[in-house]
Amino acid sequence: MKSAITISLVTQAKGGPFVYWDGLADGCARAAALGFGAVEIFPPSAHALDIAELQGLLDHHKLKVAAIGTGGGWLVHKWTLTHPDAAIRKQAREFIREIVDFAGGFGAPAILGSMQGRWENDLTREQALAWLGEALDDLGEHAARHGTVFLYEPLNRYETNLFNRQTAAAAWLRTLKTQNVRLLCDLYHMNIEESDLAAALRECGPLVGHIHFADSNRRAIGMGHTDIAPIIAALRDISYKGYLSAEILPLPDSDAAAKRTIESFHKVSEMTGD
Ligand code: LER
Ligand code: MN
Repeated sequence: MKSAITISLVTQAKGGPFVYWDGLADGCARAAALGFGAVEIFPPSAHALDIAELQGLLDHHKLKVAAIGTGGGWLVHKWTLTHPDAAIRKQAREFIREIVDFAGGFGAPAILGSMQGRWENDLTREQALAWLGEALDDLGEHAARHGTVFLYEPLNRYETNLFNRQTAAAAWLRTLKTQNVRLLCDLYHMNIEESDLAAALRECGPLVGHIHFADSNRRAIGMGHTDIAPIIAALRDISYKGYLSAEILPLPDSDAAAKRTIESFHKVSEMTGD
């Protein structure tokens, strides 16, 4: 398993679960100094990112891109893939496609979290899932052109009502035409929704594509009450080789949260013998 830490470039996300907030150069320097292998970036859009600038930082600090989030499309524009307005759904998909392309150039996947939206009012769950499935078929195949996967993240009940539990999402992903979408399993959301985190991960098996490495209170692993040992054992048993990426609150501050994360990462690496 590999370590990663989040950098947010979205001012509207202030107070959100991201570790570094002072730009890519600052975030990459701090991540590399602590020994992280990769950064996960949360941009306001693909246009806010510069290929040469990011490549330069990655080369200089010997970092990789773990993933790029699309939640800026929700926070900045309120666009979702299940919006009742077809024009907004189209803009949402275009916004995500541009991030798939940018991330794909770095061999990294894009993440669908908040932009999945929710069903409510006149919109049925069936219709919302039909729109979401069609978008995932398209975006999954688009990611495949870059040799990457596309990540779908079930969220807790306060953030979506489409899928809250990993196994329900996995069963639905298996019905799609595309085979190129994987689950992003966020341990914070799972702590709220799952009865047994390790069992859920085992059941999802090869569909597990990325982990948001967060404790029960969305702080660094080790700062809440999640029992990480059985979770790591489950990930080892399903041969998970991807990232443990810290999408966590910068508490008590960014550097302390990052330091605690890398210490926890080293501890779990010892458990797996990686
Ligand atoms: C995004 O990765 C996520 O976990 C959501 O809760 C949005 O913050
Ligand atoms: Mn997450």
